[in-house]
Amino acid sequence: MFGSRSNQKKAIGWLGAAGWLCILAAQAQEVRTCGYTHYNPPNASQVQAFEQWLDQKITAKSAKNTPPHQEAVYVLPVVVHIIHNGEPVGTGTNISDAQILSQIQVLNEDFRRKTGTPGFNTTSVGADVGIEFVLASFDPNGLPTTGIRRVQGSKNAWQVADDAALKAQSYWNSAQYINIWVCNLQGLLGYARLPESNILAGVPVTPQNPLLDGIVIGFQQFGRVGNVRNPFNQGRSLTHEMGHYLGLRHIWGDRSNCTGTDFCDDTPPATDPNYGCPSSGRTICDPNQPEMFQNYMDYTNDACMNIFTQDQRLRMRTVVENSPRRQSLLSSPAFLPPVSNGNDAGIEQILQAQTNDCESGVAPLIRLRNYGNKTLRKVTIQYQLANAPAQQVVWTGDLPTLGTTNFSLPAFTNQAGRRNLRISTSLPNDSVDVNQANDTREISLNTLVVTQLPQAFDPTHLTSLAALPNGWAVLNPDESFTWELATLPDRKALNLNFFNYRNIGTEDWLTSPPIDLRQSQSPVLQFEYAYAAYQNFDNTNPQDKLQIRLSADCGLRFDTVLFQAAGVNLATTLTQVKQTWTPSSPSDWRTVQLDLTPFAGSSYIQVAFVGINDFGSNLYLGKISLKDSSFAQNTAQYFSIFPNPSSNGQFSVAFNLPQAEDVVVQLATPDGKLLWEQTLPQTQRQIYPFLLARKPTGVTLLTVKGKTFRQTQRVLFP
Ligand SMILES: [Ca+2]
Ligand SMILES: [Ca+2]
Ligand SMILES: [Ca+2]
Ligand SMILES: [Zn+2]
Repeated sequence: MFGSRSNQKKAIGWLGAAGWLCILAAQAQEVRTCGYTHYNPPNASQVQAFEQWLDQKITAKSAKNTPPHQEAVYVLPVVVHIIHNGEPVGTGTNISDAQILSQIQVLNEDFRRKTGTPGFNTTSVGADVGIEFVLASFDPNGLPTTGIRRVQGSKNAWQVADDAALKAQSYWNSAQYINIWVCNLQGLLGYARLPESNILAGVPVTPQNPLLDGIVIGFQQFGRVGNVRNPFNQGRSLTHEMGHYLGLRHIWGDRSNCTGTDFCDDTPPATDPNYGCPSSGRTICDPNQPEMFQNYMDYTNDACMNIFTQDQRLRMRTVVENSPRRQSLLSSPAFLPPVSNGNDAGIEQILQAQTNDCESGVAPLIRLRNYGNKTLRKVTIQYQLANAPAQQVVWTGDLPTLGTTNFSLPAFTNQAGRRNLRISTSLPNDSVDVNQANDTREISLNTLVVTQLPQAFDPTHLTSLAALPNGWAVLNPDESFTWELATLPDRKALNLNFFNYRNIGTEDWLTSPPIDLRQSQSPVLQFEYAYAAYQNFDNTNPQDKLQIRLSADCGLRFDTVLFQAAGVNLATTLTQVKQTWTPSSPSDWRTVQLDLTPFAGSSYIQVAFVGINDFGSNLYLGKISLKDSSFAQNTAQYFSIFPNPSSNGQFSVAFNLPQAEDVVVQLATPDGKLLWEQTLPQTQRQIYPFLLARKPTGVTLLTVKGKTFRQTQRVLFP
């Protein structure tokens, strides 16, 4: 009974007990794969409750006996969310406007059974459903829109399991818009949420989540031009899914052997789905009524469908008139310009006020909007900083209804601290504003104190981390372990307890206040830290990391890494530990000097000490200072040696070179006899531990040579 079949089939099924979700799937192989066998049917009592409710509504509607041609044509607003993969518009998943518009056209041809289009049929029970679909003209904020949103998705491919995540990419109130998401959908052509009844509480019906209401279609099945794929290239996937969205069921009733129903008498019974493009309808269920494989609610190819029936029309229109989030579409603001009758000015947005928190100058830029139906020629704008006296300025111009214009207010200064800035409009065209709800906008300004050099942060003087020096702050994003004050045998320090900290990869920050380097010639950051590498059972080491980062934009981005080291390269002692470790003497510490000369002249910089956890061993921070010094290229200390005196033939060299280059490290006796030599490629700020096979005794000289420098320091071997 089957005609020619394509290599692809559609399969449709119910998903989830409470899901009210209908799936339209494409299968690559020539096998019968109905989604019904993969997914559970919905809770039977829910179907029954919905159908009883709908039946009552249909009975009531039919009793009025209004001839179809006298019934209103319903116009439903659509928003199409293109969830693309970053391609230019018209390429790949970011399908063209033309493709989207062709889909809306197909939908209207099919639902209106338009003559001269593929949506026309001459079947006696065929119906003009009398429902049209139009891309929204106004968004939920009342702003003009094309009804097409383009959003780069957080994933490149989507499955039904991603339903909530997909819809969270872009969503408009589903009581006011039919949300249609178009994306790279895997394994399916599309799926839709079914309508629900307005049965009141007390009846065991699980209400749908409004955030998930709508239709999802794969980008290659959407529309009939552009990136569409045969045989689902005529836009009928959306026609089918829109049928579900408006309450239609599959014509075979999602059961086999003629036992299902779609609750429509004028669609003949069907034993199961039809695929491909049959030449005639099967008569398995009723020898006198061939199956209506041309119905949009069957599984045939796009080119072979062209029928909604009178009963299907009645179901869909009854749903539109009664179902929550279907009925409300009829009063959607999608087509209503939100224009007031009279003079109505307002501030749509405060676009900008401060460059950043380190700038005390405030220069507000606002977007003014005419919400009224009269041309706006004049409006008074008041602005007020906290409790200071309000200032005002008068805008004049020529702003048409719904027009916007950007307007700069006079600049002023905010003293250090946090204050609210309130900006409002009044007296549009010298008259009372008929809608004052949109007049006022408020933002919070925060101006930081920019400090001068020198800056010192000395844990010794701290009593608790709740009382950090001015402008220093600890950031603890996971609210778990973080920098804390530790009292050690010889000093106080900050401690980051990586040893007990299981949230691997988390960062804990200590940040400085913004510091003014405009008068500085050779600023230097110096700090002390201590760390012992933890040794795992397999002799590997957790890569606990210390990063020193710098921000030159008042903390918006700390995008300069001044220093970083991890694991054994971070260690200030050659001893590796298997338990918690505490530095106990000055030789356990390392002092690092970082040259900030490249930032001399900056209006403000901030440094951050970032500990990055790998569940290893505790990290300690000692004194931190920022000062102007004679530390400059020609006198820079390019490396430091620790511990020194060496411990049992072991020592580390911490490099601090202005640029990465190959260096040669040589150890020699004071009279010039070479003891040992090693070349280190591309060295700049690494730390290298060394263990000498033959341990020297007494004073030795360690020389580091680069392309442009040569420096020597003493190392003692006791
Ligand atoms: Ca039927
Ligand atoms: Ca107003
Ligand atoms: Ca933390
Ligand atoms: Zn379906």
